[in-house]
Amino acid sequence: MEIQLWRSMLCPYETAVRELIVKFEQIREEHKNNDLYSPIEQVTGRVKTVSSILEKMQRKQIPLSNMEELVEDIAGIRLICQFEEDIEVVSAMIKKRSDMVLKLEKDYLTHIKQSGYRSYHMIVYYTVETIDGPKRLQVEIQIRTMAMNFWATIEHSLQYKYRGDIPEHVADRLCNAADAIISLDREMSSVRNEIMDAQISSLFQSNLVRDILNNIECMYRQTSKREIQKIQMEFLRIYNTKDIRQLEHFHHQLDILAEGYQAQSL
Ligand code: 0O2
Repeated sequence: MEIQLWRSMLCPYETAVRELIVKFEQIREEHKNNDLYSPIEQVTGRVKTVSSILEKMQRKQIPLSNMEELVEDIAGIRLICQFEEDIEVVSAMIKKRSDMVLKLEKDYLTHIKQSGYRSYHMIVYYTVETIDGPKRLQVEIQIRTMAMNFWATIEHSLQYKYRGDIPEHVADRLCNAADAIISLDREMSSVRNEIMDAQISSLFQSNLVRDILNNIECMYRQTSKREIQKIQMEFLRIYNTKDIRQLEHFHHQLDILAEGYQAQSL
């Protein structure tokens, strides 16, 4: 590859990152729309900067001709989970997909890096369409908890500040912090079921309210203003009771009513 062609070389990687962010966000949305707990809490992605690619090539003695094969993290996706247990669920989900082919996995959860870094990495092959036809490229997917991400983000900036040579007293503090993160993740995992229940019921309620309001909006065009005001007041009365069963019952009744209006309008 000619060095002046950097921008066009990176273009398909940018497409891959954009597409994958949409796809992983979609998984999150699908869970939420179906009142399900999402093992993915947050999705981010980036294309490695040219200077970071060059630094890695220099450090690992990678020739320019082998760059795309040997620099596996030019395209990077980061999936943040709430609990450590979610990481396995997410990695299993990725393995089942037909649009990503697993090349390798690096388990820094079991094999914690000396720095204290914990995360689960997957290198996958992913194909993007370009004006020259399909291009198969590699993407690094990092899966970690919010707590692991907090630690890694701070440590990464310190690595940058000290150019990889973190003073011993700071490194010791980071190791202590990494231990604290392990305890925090364990502690949160022990109340995972309660937290998940709470999140699912709050999601259920917000989806219910969304569906009720959609129904009221549709009925607005099919019924009298007086009738719709009565329905709205009843909705607000039930909503204020915070009784989810009553709200569910109201939703069901409203569905029947809406179907009736729908039939009349045909
Ligand atoms: P950026 O800014 O994320 O692109 P390498 O560590 O690059 O020599 P390898 O085998 O290519 O080794 O990759 P590895 O270690 O599996 O994963 C590389 C990426 O993981 C890093 O990318 C970081 O994002 C993250 N990572 C790995 N080790 C650490 C660590 O000790 N601390 C932190 N904070 N992150 C780590 P880059 O290229 O460093 O940076």
